[in-house]
Amino acid sequence: MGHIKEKFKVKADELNVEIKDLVKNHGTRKIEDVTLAQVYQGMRGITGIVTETSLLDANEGIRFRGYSIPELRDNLPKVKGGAEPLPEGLFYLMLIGELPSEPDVQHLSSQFARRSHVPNHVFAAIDALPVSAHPMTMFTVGVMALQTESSFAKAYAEGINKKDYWSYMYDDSMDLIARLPRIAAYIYRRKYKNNVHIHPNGLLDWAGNFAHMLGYEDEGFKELMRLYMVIHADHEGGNVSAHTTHLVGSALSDAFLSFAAGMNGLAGPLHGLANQEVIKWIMNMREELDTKVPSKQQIEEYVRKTLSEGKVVPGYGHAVLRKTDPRFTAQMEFARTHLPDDELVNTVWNIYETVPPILENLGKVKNPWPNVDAHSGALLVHYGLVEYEFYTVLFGVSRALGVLASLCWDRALGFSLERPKSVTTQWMRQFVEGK
Ligand code: CMX
Repeated sequence: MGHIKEKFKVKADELNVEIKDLVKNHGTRKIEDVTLAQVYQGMRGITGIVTETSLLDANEGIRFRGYSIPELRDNLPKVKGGAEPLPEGLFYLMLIGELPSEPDVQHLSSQFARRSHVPNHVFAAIDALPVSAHPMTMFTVGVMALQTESSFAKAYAEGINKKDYWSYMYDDSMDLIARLPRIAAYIYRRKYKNNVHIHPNGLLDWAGNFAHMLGYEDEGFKELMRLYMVIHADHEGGNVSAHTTHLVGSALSDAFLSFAAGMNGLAGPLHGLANQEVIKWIMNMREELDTKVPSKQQIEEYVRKTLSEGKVVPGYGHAVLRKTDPRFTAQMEFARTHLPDDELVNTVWNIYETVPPILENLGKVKNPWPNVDAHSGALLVHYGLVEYEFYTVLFGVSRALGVLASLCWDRALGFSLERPKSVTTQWMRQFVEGK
């Protein structure tokens, strides 16, 4: 057993004791009241899930085990000569709850390289789809095809003790994270690069190797991938992709089934697909205005037009956040260092100055500020990754780190089948009428 797996088990046993105590001695404590409106409006603000890996503050943004994104950029190990945190380190932090050492991160990098073999039938399943299929469809099909490799599903079919579920979930999660870059790169090269594929380089870190297999050798792009994989990994447990993975996993579906389900949620335009929508929207604006650098006044007019057509401004607003997303700010800082004069990036910054007051004046938008998706596309375009339909797959590869670390915790803590109560509107009517 690798030392990380052992360490995880020790941490989980400790937390299990604490949770047993909490439930035994405080199990009847009320956390909050739930209003009728909350039930109708996406359960917003209802505390109903425990997720150990990260916690979102409406004003400060996400913290992973207490560490903000700037703190992660300072404290997580980096490649030699690099400035961006390694996603392996974030995975360790989410899993173990402590910052990793350099050897911990190297161990994870080599574990991911060792577990990265993707069987041929996975590529055949992807090949069975037309090239015109959306990359996210290919991605979930690839993950589903990989489900044949689940060690949890095999062990469960043979009959295992509940106490051992976590061990198989850990191995499946490690295998899946290790293989996702290869699957994603295969989709990219099949769809956009004439089906010419690039062999993995087992000496590179997980994100660096992903960049390499996509076909991007620029060290700037590799650094971007490391940052990208860190900032998209987790956003506490209630967002659609995390919640879906957790929900499906609560039925004891294995990591592959659960993660594929979460990815179908990430593929929705109000969630992960927003990153492709942002760049599409900016490109349409450029085309319609026949300029590469629209002025702030032109942007303002285009935003008003978007709203008058009953559409949302993609990349702006959030269900929980109420200030500029620190994931947006981290990308802005990356751009200031690496590509301050890029025209598209400057347009993203001009949009940032233009959109919030307009959304604020609508009076109904709870958060007029940009989210992570408002910036990511412009950085990718700079390095030549212009195929914006692929962007959500990048988000998905990163999201695996958070939702699979969480799934390991779910199994190690023996969490129950999720099954909240639902009611009909007739029930609600009778409830308010006191019947
Ligand atoms: N542009 C225009 N209108 C917006 C808006 C935006 N960016 N954000 C919210 N609104 C509108 C809503 O559509 C809603 O209008 P109606 O009452 O007419 O239906 C109203 O403002 C209130 O919505 P809210 O409470 O502020 O926001 P929600 O929690 O319901 O939704 C979100 C959050 C992200 C779906 C929404 O802000 C949105 O659609 N944003 C654009 C899409 C986007 O960027 N999504 C990515 C989010 C990050 C991620 O998950 O990846």
